[in-house]
Amino acid sequence: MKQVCVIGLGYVGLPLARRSAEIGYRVVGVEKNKQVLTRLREDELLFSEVSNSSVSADASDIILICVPTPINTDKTPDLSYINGALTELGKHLKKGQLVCIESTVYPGYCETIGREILESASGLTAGKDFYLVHCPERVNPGDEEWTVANIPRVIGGNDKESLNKGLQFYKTITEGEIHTVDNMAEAEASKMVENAFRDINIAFVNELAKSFDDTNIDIMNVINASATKPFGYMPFYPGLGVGGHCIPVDPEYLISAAKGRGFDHEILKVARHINDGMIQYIADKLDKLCSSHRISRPNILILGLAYKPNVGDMRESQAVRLMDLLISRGYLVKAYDPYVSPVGESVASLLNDAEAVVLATAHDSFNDLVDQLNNHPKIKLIIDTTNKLDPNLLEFAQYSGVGR
Ligand code: SAJ
Repeated sequence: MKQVCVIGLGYVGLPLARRSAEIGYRVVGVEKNKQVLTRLREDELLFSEVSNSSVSADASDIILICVPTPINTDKTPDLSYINGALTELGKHLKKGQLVCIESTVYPGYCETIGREILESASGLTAGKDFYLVHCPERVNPGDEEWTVANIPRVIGGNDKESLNKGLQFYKTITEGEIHTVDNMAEAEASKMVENAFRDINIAFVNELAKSFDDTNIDIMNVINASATKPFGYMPFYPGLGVGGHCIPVDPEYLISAAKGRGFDHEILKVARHINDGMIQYIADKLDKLCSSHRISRPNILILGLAYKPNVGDMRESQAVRLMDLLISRGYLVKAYDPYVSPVGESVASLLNDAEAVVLATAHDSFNDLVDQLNNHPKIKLIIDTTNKLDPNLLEFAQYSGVGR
């Protein structure tokens, strides 16, 4: 039985570990986070061994690198996790092993920094002594239709032999298509393109929403009308901006890598600027509405802090940025998120003190918000950044959406 070592047991590594065990590999895991490690150690069915050291990779045939690749506060790539993981792995690398880098990196990382770290730390040569591929992670947390067992994958190899070894492994993991490209840089680029595509299209509808504001055009009606076109169109929706660990991050990797080659990705930068500027647009809207209602610096309740509905993930959350911005403008702000807030807090208890509400995340548990607002006549304003509420059902609060 072959052994798989998964380094990084988060939202990418853990499903891969489970899938590998499910299809019969012996699985060992490496995780630095102590809480995660303790929790996983209890799952003996899954891991033959789980530790915080890459020594576990010693007897493995296949090693999957699934560590975070975030950005620094100055938006430059933070490669500390992946460089650290590869350096530690390199010390234990053995001849014949296959290394699959799944972490999202900019085009060119694997065939330069990544390969150099592994070769210098191990004294081995990629393509000759060990095999190296890039197969960018594709996991959609919470998606039950597309899972690690059926999602199509893209793979690029350091060399032909590496690519073949990689194909042999991934064919056992997913029933989906495995699309090969000519090299690891093309595989890295494809992942970046997938996510930058979303950021640009979200920026487009966010800009439209601002353009249509204060007109008789409801952006949602326009998008839904355009979406009747069965080809050549894909709907995106305006909101509070783009959060999460992928979509706002990947374009920054592309921008930074291209800058090193002397190329300026204008459209990626403009899209980032528009999406990051949505919290300013919402705060300005609140200022304007409060002054028209003669409410000076009311008590604001922000509902939702997670970056997208029905998850508790706050990475790059725009609701958190909005909260900080409103506080800096002198508002008295409270926030509630069913996935994040302490147990015992509730929307009902917090609505009693609010004079204006911002719906920031379309959690299903907020589906009765209109009824709750109608039970609190003191609340004069509702800013719905999700565009999910029906304004016609509101009895007291004035409604304002994003582009409607
Ligand atoms: N967002 C909008 N308008 C939209 C879609 C999203 O404002 O029309 C915002 C969301 O509110 C959120 C952010 O963008 O703050 C990201 O949303 P997302 O739906 O892209 O969700 P993510 O970040 O979980 O993206 C993941 C990505 N998966 C991987 O990187 C492996 C992405 O590639 C997927 O396309 C996406 O899920 C998906 O399709 O659900």
